[in-house]
Amino acid sequence: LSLEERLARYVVEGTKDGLFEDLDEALKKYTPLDIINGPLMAGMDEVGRLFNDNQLIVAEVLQSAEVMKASVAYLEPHMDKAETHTKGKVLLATVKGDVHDIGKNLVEIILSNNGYEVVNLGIKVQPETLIEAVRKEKPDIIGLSGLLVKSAQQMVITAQDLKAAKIDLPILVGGAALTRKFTETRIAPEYDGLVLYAKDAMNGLELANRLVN
Ligand code: B1M
Repeated sequence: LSLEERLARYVVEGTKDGLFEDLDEALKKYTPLDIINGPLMAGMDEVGRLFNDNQLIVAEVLQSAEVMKASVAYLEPHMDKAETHTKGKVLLATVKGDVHDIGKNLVEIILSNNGYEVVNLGIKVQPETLIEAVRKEKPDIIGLSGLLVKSAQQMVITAQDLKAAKIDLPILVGGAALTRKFTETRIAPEYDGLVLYAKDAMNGLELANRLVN
C-alpha cells in the first residue's frame, strides 16, 4: 500500500500500529492539514460508507474516531501558528442532539492557531446553554457544528432561539449535513445577524477573518 492508502487504512481499521511513523513520513511531503483533509478524511468517508452499509458497528466507528483524534493531536504541533494579537473570540458548539466533535475540534485548533480565543462548549449544546454562554463570554462570532440531518434542523431552531434572546452576532455553521443553500434559505431567514456556511475548517478561518476585519 502507498503511504496515503496506509493512512486511510489506519482510520478505517481503527488501529494505531505504525500510525505515528507514517504520519512522520507524511509530514515530509504534506502539510498537516493536507494530511487531515486528504488521506485521513478519505478514511473517515469510507468509515461512513461502511457504517451506512451495516458493515461497521458504532464501537468500530468510535475506534476510527479515536485514530482520527490521535492523528489530529499528533499533527497539531506541526501546524502553522500565526504570531498575532488576539483577533477575536469565538464560541464553538456542536448543536443539541449531536455528539460528533472531530470537525468542531479541528475548527478550534485552526482558529486558536490563528489568533482567535476559542471557548469550546462541547457537544449536544442546548440553545439555552449557548445563550447563557454568549452573555457570559461576549464572543465576536458563534460557531455551530452538526453532522446529522436533524442537526441542520436544530440549527434553524438554535437561530430562532438566539434571535428571540435578542442576539445578532454573526453565526458560522458547518458540518456534513449542511449546505450553503440550506444555510441561506433555511437558517439565515430565521436570524437577524449574518449566518455563514463554512465548507471546512480552513474556510471557517477565512470567514472568521472576514467577519472580524
Ligand atoms: Co456518526 N454519523 N453517528 N458517529 N459518523 C455520520 C455523520 C453519518 C453520516 C454516517 C453514515 O451513516 N454514513 C451518519 C449521519 C446520518 C444522517 O443524519 N444523515 C451518522 C450516524 C447515523 C450516527 C449515529 C446516529 C449512529 C447510531 O448511534 N446509530 C450516532 C449519532 C449520535 C448523536 O450524535 N446523537 C453516531 C455516532 C458516531 C460516533 C460517536 C461513533 C462517531 C463520532 C465520534 C466523535 O465525533 N467524537 C461517529 C463518526 C466518526 C461518524 C463519521 C464516520 C465521521 C465523522 C467525522 O468525524 N468526520 C460520519 C460519516 C462521515 O462524515 N463521513 C458519521 C471527520 C471530520 C473532520 O469531519 O466533522 O464533517 P466533519 O468536519 C469537517 C466539515 O464538516 C467542517 O470542517 C471539517 C473539515 O475541515 N466542519 C465545520 C464541521 N463543523 C464545522 C464548524 C464550522 C466550520 C466547519 O464552523 C463553526
